[in-house]
Amino acid sequence: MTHLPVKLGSVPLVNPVMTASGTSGHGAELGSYFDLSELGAVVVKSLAPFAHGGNPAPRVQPATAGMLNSVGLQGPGIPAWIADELPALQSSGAAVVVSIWGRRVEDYAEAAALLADAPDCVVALEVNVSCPNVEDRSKMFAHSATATAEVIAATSVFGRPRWAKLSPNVADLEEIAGAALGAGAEAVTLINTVLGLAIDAKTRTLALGAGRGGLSGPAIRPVALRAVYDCRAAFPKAIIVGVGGVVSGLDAAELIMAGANAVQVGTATFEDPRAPIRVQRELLAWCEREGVANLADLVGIAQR
Ligand code: RRO
Repeated sequence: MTHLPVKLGSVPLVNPVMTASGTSGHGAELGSYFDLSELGAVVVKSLAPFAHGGNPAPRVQPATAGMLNSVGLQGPGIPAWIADELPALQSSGAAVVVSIWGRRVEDYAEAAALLADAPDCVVALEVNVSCPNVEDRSKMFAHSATATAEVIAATSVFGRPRWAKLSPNVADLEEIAGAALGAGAEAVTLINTVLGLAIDAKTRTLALGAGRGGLSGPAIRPVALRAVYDCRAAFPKAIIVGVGGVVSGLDAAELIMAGANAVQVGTATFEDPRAPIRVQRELLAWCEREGVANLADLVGIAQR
């Protein structure tokens, strides 16, 4: 039997497969399809200290082997989330990772403070510094090592582990990852969506209401593999959560071989709400067929 439980830094998880932020709502939505406690963790859509309405429709657009989204950080705000969504997640028995965002460093600090007293089921914060659908993309925190470090440092008030979710849309991802880890992130989550755009040929206009969007799904799996591989090479001891286009257990195994300690399943959930638990079962079956006794033995095995 393969040993699937993992310890991501100081966070023990029953297995290394989680949901990806933003792809299954803010709460226990997937709980009607499978037992959420069987996943490594449920990662909720990014939340700010305040409620936010998001971008104009249309917010999603199909793309070859994936999709574009320009949701624009819609969310109820952390106080309403704690009151309305967290109780169902808590009673599901799932480990919960709360993704947070803000417009300013102070927003992140406030988000972290609001969650500091969350129940123990909240095992980590995923600090999203890399949403492509912000008002001014040129100011995305994840485009700057200094800004990323400032945000991570500002969230220390949470008092539990923080992971930094980073963008592939940068020239030197290792520099940004190093800044996040140096500022106190216990892990980096690689990658957020890839900046893209779609044209509606009928109307001869931009297809998404917000114009640009983030590309996700199998189309970006090679980008995720590259990001994970390069950061594992640069940071042999870092905790890396891989995300991007995982649809099968084999996809998950490949990200782990590139250097991920754990994986997240996102866009696949839109086609199959059971995708995260299916990927987890397929990963286990693959490891058993391949004689992998301990998942840790697979992490970064493709590095050379
Ligand atoms: O809400 C979004 O538009 C969004 C977010 Br927060 C993110 O991190 N990545 C993305 O592609 N979309």
